[in-house]
Amino acid sequence: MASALLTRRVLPAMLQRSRSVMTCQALKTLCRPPSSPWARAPTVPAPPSCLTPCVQFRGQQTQAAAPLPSTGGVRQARILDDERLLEVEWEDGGQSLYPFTWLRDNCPCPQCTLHSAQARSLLLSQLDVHTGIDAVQVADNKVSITWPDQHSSEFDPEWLRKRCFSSAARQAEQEELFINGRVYWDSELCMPTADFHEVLHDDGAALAWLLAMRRVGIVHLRGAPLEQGQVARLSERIGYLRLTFYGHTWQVQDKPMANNVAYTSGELSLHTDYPALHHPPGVQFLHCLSQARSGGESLVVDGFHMAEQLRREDPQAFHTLTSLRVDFTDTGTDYCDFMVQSKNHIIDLDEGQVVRINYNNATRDSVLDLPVHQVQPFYRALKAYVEIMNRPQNMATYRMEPGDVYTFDNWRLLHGRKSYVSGLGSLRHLEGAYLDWDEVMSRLRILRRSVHGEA
Ligand code: OGA
Ligand code: NM2
Ligand code: ZN
Ligand code: ZN
Repeated sequence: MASALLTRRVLPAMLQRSRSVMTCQALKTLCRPPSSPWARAPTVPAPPSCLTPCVQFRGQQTQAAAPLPSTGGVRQARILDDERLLEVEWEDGGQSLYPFTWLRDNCPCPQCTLHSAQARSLLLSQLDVHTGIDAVQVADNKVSITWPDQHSSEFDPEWLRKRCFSSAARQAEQEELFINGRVYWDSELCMPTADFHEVLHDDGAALAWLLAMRRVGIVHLRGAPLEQGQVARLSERIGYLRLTFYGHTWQVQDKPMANNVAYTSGELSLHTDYPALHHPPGVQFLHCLSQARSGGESLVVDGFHMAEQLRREDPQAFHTLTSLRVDFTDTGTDYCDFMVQSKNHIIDLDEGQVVRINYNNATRDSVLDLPVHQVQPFYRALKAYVEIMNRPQNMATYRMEPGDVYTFDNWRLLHGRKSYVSGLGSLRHLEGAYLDWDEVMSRLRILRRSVHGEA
């Protein structure tokens, strides 16, 4: 088991707010104070007061009580012909409804499912979306259906229960799949921390790392070797990295004829990386190989938390930043030559939820595709958002030291750095890499299954 550790305080607070047993177990592993093994400290530590005001969950999550029995089989199944629904009654008395068409579409027999791919082989052209059901029976703890053409399907109760259509069950399943419950933070961020080598070699530590990246948005890994190639090793732990025009991995250094403001010794104001792409990288790794003698400190803010603050304080600015598309541009040569253009909302919403921040002031284009009367309101709104981010109570700061790797959610956090003194005897060098959330979430689900032995 991982001896790693979130040395600081954010995760215990998360435990108190999550009912996802699986998540809690993973975080317990990560949170266990080294001096008191979890087994001897069964109670969850009190949430630190610093987090209480700013911690929130957002998105779909497992807040509702477990909607369905967690054990037990099917008591009976009834055909509701008028509604074209199958009603399954569970042994604890709960009920679930399944549409006929959905059941036929998801028949698990070898004619309808390619088991080696865990994929549907039934074609939509073969699906009668008006099908009835001839008969249903419950035997050997299976729900067996005979269709009008005498095709038959056998459903496993566990499989059905996971797919119950009730709102609470769907919400619980979606949270399990996507882990959208997040913990918001401000300057009091208690940075989740883990050991670089443990994350590479121990599945429990890797799971805790990725869960904290998802829920908190940033994790500090310590103890990486002081040579290039470490962000690539971390990417391989997950799957593969995201190639961009800056290369498979990229070197943040003060460079002559810099093709990006990041490659100077100048200050970088709070930004997300690569809004010039329509699909900016979801995750970023930054490994410190050497730090400047003076300057170069790091700043981060929780862009989702700041967006919610803007929504409350200045709804008009929030509306502007979520509805106007801003042009971004990036031209130059690196991995190869590039002329990149994008149009992004500064704050992306999905059904009213903040899902991505797209903002780098350096690559915001001078081309601004807005009617002239919307230009000033746009600047006013952007200024309001940036002003909230720059409040000292919202910003967390740290200084990267050689051997540190910071891994963070580039769709959620904005990060920056102070300017630094560059020159002989003070050569600052970071190596970075990008990944996408699909690959990270894929590894997270696999690790969760192997660590907790789920189906
Ligand atoms: C970047 C960046 C941070 C730093 O390269 O985009 O944010 O500390 N760098 O240099
Ligand atoms: N680098 C660090 O949006 C950006 O230009 C972010 C990307 C150069 C790969 C900087
Ligand atoms: Zn079938
Ligand atoms: Zn950056």
